[in-house]
Amino acid sequence: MTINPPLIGVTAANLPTPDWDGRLSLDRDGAGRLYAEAVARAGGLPVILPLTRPPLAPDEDETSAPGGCGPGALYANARIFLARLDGLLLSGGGDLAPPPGAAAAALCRGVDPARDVWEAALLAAALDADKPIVAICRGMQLMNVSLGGTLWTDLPSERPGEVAHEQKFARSRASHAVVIEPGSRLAAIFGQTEIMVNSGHHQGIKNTAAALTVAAHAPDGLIEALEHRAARFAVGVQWHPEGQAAAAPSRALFRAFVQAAAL
Ligand SMILES: [Mn+2]
Repeated sequence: MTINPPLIGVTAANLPTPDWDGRLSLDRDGAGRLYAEAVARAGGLPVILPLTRPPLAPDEDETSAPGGCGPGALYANARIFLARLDGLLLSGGGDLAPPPGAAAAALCRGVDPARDVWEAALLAAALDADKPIVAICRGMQLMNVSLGGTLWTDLPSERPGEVAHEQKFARSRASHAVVIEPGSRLAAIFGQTEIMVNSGHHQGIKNTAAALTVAAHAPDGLIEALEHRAARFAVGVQWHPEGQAAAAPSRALFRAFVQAAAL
């Protein structure tokens, strides 16, 4: 075990949890343990980032008007987190909030606009500080939308193809191939240009943000990985490497991430 492992922030979801009376309430933040385990196995120290309002300044009064939850305050708070963190893992989860008027909006699941804006602030702060980023599934979609790209709101109805992107079995098993772009960072990390991945996404990348470059496709042409053109280390994958922890490409990705965060 390293003495001073890099500190990796893992984004959380607001999870429905039974309260004392058995009613579901949304007052607990958490992330699937597989993300933290994958970071730890690669030599990083994972911490789960709650969806908090920014902390009060020492001279602020608890009773003063909150004002602190707009995008500017969230970004300021994210910068405070990123000053301590060595890397950011944008975890998977529910769909991103669809743009106004999206035809398939009713088909979205698990939308949490508060999570979207907080993660956008964390991403911006991580890019501004040039801290390494891995964005998984929903996280990759968030990175694309935050930087100006667009999504298919509902893949089955808007972009049907021969690949089933929502596999009906455990995520520890792979379900479709992805072809990695030669010369990409992921090609260097994996040491090969075709790997088998699991797939559990309902949305997908439509138009890629100008700051990002496509690093992998599924056999049906759908974008499966994105890399930031300018950042030191910012990669997104549409699959769930944390669910295939024993697979060599998954281990290589988390190791490369943690090693970059340690620099
Ligand atoms: Mn897929």
